[in-house]
Amino acid sequence: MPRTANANLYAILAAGFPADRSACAIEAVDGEGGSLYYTWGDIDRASARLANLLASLGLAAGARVAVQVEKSPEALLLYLATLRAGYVYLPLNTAYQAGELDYFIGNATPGLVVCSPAAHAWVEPIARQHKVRHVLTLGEQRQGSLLAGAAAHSDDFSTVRRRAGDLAAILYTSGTTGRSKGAMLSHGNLSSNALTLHQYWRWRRGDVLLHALPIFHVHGLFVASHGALLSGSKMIWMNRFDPATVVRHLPRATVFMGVPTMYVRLLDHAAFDAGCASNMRLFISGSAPLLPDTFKQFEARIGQRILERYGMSETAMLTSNSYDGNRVAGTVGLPLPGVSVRVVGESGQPCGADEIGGIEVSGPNVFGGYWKMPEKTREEFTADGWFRTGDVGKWDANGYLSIVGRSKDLIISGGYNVYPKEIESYLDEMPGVFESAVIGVAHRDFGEAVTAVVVAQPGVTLDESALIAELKGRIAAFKVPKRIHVVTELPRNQMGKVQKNLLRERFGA
Ligand code: MLC
Ligand code: AMP
Repeated sequence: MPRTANANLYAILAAGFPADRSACAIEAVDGEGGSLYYTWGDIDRASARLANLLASLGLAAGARVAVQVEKSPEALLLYLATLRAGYVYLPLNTAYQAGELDYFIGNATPGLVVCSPAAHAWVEPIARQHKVRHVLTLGEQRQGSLLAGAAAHSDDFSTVRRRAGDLAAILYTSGTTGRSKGAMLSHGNLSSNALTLHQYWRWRRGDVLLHALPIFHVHGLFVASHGALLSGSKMIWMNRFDPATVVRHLPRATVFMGVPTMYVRLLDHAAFDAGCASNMRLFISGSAPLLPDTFKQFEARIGQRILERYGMSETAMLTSNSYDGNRVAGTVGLPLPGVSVRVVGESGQPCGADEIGGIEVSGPNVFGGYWKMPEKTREEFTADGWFRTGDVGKWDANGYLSIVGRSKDLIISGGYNVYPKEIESYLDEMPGVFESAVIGVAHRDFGEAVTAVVVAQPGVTLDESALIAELKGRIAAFKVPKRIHVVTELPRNQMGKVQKNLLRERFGA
């Protein structure tokens, strides 16, 4: 991999682009009139036009560019342009509604917000209220003011020089207490992880990545896209995951990345078989636990072992099962080269094999802290500078890590994190609700399903579907409980703490 003097992540990724700029970089397969093709030259020129547009807006140094748009190749180009222009990319899940967006924009105070044309009517007033100077739009079919504005600009742009420690992106992760925290990731954090994974997973020229993940999180935006860009590999680009479309395009692909729900759905699809995967060299799973059952069923059907890895917004990837060696079901593998991982007991002592403790990490991939939250940042780092992941795990005798639980009260549903505390606060505010507890229960498709248990105020009869409908109007759909059970009281221990384990036992079925 050629090295560049400029630590800007875009410069590092672009060093991996093939010399033949007329080769295909992205084939977008969701378009109405068949596939759309983008060459490496197109990536370079279109991201340059967008970077020139960003530079022309007079944004302050270090300005955040907040983006809530449907997945499209142009959305990826906007990300690359933000890096090139030296600004800070802030992706937002398209499921977020007004209340959620109001918080992110108020907290991050971006210089530019890009939203879908359909959302402009409600996003623009929120942006205006927070004194955002520019709001542009980008639609899935290349419509909107962003590309219209960029069209007038030159397709030549000299990527702004950045140092490794300069901020490249802010990813909001929901908070166990209080509101979401913005994890600040530098150009160096992201490039070190991308270069490590490039080698570890043996990315090579000629690879074809089938990209079916959303691009507002670490998994789809960084791990998947960076891998393909850095190795000059083509991406077959799906704007949304759909098993039949994956099966149709898989014969031309060599690498696929998904959350466990995607593998469960692929295995439910009868046409998914070893024949369509015969060109594939690597299936990767992450973001949530892959059940050993899914791993085994996959191996029996496809004849390949899924490679499970472990990461998070604050740290990018930490561990991976081996590429050449063993891939062990139920484990997340070995620490990646250059990343230090330790499991520590309650008194801070390092755990030996099979001893359960908190997982901590240090390395060039670990973020610099939470945006405008120095207190929270301090709380999450140990005195000797290791980041506490909030995951609980253990080593096996071969040094493979398993995640056995979480010290943070977190539900992972289909690869999306949901913090019970946040949902409880919405439920508790609703008329007629006295109190609530939110738990995750095992779910075949989503791994865990968000489930609520509520107590009504005296004399009130609560209606499950009315509560669900009310929540759907206020928060992202993936956070809305799939079921809400009404009980007369919540079980509590002697300290008065709700015993969620008892609720999980009672409502788990
Ligand atoms: C969609 N729904 C979900 C959901 N996704 N509900 C719970 N959990 C989810 N993950 C809701 C929809 O809003 C809809 O609600 C209903 O479920 C049916 O939707 P669907 O059509 O079946 O869902 P679909 O659009 O197919 O989405 C499923 C999915 C998606 C698995 C493709 O959730 C997804 O792309 N997940 C990937 C998330 C991801 O990239 N995570 C990486 C985080 S990074 P209704 O009520 O409207 O019917 C990270 C770090 C790391 O964790 O290590 O990678
Ligand atoms: P996020 O904050 O969205 O980046 O989610 C990070 C969290 O996802 C981690 O702290 C883990 O709890 C979880 N996670 C990621 N990969 C895996 C995995 N392979 N197995 C189990 N949990 C995982």
